[in-house]
Amino acid sequence: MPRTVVFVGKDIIRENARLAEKLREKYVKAGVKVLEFLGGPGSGKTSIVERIVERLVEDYGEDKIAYIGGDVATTLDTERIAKYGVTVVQVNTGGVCHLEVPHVEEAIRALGGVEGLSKYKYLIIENVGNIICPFNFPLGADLRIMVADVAEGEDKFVKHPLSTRVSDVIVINKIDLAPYVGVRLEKLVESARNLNPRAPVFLVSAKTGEGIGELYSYLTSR
Ligand SMILES: Nc1nc2c(ncn2[C@@H]2O[C@H](COP(=O)(O)OP(=O)(O)OP(=O)(O)O)[C@@H](O)[C@H]2O)c(=O)[nH]1
Ligand SMILES: [Mg+2]
Repeated sequence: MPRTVVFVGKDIIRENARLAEKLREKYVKAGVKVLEFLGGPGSGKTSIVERIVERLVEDYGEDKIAYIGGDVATTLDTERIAKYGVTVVQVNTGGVCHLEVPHVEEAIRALGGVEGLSKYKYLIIENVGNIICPFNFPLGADLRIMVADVAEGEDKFVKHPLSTRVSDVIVINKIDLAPYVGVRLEKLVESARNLNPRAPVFLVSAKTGEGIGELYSYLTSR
């Protein structure tokens, strides 16, 4: 009797990618621009989204912005974003380390389907904090924004080349902490650029606001 090893991972990833294309058609039909934030736990995704949402509300009004927050548990991030008056939906994956298309489909149903979605100009999706899995499961967004923070270390991009390569925008957050953690920013930027020359790299601090203006201009001008 031969031994068989079945690797289902690839099929799941391929199927999700197929569904993501269908989901993308819905975004296009609704006329909504979708920004997905991905990155390790605590890298500052919600903090950056707060800064971006603040500006989006100023420019377009709170009625035009929706946010879907993915987390294993709690509604903490959604509560933070709800303070800006925008529409929020929390997805609790109950243990799954990333969002998949059906999670987002369910959240969109909660927003009223494609018709409901068409009321918004921007949909922001924050994926579960994880620097590996979410990058393998596209959600059809216009831009996938990778957030890494300086305290994760100088080698973060080199150690996660696939995540770095599939991202459209790379954000290095918490630059205010760089002197304290002994990280050379130029090394981090260089490694990100080497791995993914097509993605612009932004150095920001969600805490002080440094670099957020440039990031916002890029995200809203595309
Ligand atoms: N010093 C400093 N702290 C920051 C910065 N951005 C975020 N933080 C802090 O880092 C911690 C994590 O920030 P979050 O925005 O919750 O990170 P996250 O990536 O959304 O976390 P998860 O959703 O749990 O993966 C919080 O205590 C923030 O206040 C920054 O630019 N500088
Ligand atoms: Mg968060």
